[in-house]
Amino acid sequence: MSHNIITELVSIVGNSYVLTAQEDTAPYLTDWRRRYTGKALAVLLPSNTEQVAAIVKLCAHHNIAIVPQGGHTGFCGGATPDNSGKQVVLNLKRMNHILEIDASNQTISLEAGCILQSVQEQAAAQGFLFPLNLGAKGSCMIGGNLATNAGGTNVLRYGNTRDLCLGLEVVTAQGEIWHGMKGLRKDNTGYDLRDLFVGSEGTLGIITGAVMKLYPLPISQWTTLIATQDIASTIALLNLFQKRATSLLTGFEMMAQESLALNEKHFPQMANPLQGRPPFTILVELSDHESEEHVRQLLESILEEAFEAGVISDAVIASNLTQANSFWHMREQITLAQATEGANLKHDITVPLSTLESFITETDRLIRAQYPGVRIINFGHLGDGNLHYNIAPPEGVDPQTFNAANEKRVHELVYGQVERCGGSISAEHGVGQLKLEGLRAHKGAVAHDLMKTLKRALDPQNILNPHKVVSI
Ligand code: FAD
Ligand code: 2HG
Ligand code: ZN
Repeated sequence: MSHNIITELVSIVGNSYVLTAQEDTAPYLTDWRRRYTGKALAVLLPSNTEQVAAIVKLCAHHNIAIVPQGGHTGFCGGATPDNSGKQVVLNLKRMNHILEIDASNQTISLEAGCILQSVQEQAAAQGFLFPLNLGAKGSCMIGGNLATNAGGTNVLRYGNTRDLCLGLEVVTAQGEIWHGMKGLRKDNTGYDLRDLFVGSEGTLGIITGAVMKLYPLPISQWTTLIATQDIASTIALLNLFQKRATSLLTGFEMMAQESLALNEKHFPQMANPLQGRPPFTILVELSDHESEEHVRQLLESILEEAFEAGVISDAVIASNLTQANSFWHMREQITLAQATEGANLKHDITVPLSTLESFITETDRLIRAQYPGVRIINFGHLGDGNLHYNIAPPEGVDPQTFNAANEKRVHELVYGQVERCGGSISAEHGVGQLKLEGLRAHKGAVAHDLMKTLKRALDPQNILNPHKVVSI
């Protein structure tokens, strides 16, 4: 049977774009963290929406599950097939065309396989900012960003991927095409189908195209690194920036000392310009459409006020673009430093800012008491209440051994504190297969059952990314 299917798939996408040899499929079968490796009947590389629709119809006919895939940079194993060898991976990288930049409507229409960084660059070439920004921008694709509702470093000013999306084109589980590529800021015609597909991680439909918001490019941007001594001062600093800089505040990222220590270990050339390794290093960015001078003066006056209030102990303002980029690089390299150190236990959590201090203080205390010597790699988008609260084993302890023995209990401890503080166990990375088990308890029975009802209604055959997000 599989021979016939391969022949039929070839007739849809062409011989070169149905990969079956092990050396060809291997790059599509292991996730970025190297945590999951699957097998696939074939990896398919369609070039247009009609081909995607034809593939889905064929797979539905033969009851073959499809795993949609973009840049394969996700952290939750959502784009990796299972081990059965019966699923197909449908990678959208050949659908990488910008369809239109509508300057008057301030929108960009594009295919789902466009790489994020190239979208940013092409928007900038026309004088626009496409504000979605994450460390994986050179590999992740807009379809993957939409499917995971990615966050990143500009959320506190421009929102997450969902907030940037106006319209979608989606291939349904039946192989029909929903033409929803409208660039409307208002559309109250019943249920919001677009928001149903955003964040659904390939379980409800395959996103093939999108209309996204653009913004004018800021003309001035100031980036600064700031030292704080404790989390209470860090939150006070955030509140001060929110009050005084309002919408000019475009980035507020936190790096606790142990996360920068990993950078220092693996990338010693990347020195923190702040004195004496402070407990918290904060990266703040202000952007504006007025003169450079106006923003610089505002930034200096906020820093002055923060010094006088005893909220900060040191600050360095980037003197040029190269230095500003090096500050951002330091922040973005933490993930790579962790990967170089070895597998760690990731927690992409969010809590209201009002409970953030309590979350960190209490979770740190419990972790250090129960797992002496572990390193708490705490960093993230503090302006959004989103921490990457990752746990690395004590120096010299094998990560695989530590994780195998402690993973379940460490997750329970951290997620217990997240629940206590009214937070979420996934802020921006999604659920995939990694958090499938924990989701029911976290969402509550009613919400979880509603999710399953939606999944059954849209994909009754359960062929779109089964056993990711929810199992039915
Ligand atoms: P993939 O990993 O290929 O897929 C992710 C999920 O979406 C899977 O479930 C897949 O089935 C589904 N999917 C993919 N394409 C489609 C489609 N067209 N239609 C339907 N479903 C689809 N994430 C953040 O949110 N913020 C960050 O700051 C951030 N920083 C990162 C830094 C690094 C160094 C790395 C490696 C990752 C980072 N990520 C971050 C995680 C990751 O980049 C995002 O989740 C990203 O949105 C995934 O995009 P992708 O194209 O790689 O999707
Ligand atoms: C980031 O903000 C990413 O850099 C990665 O979301 C987080 O490594 C992580 O856990
Ligand atoms: Zn992040």
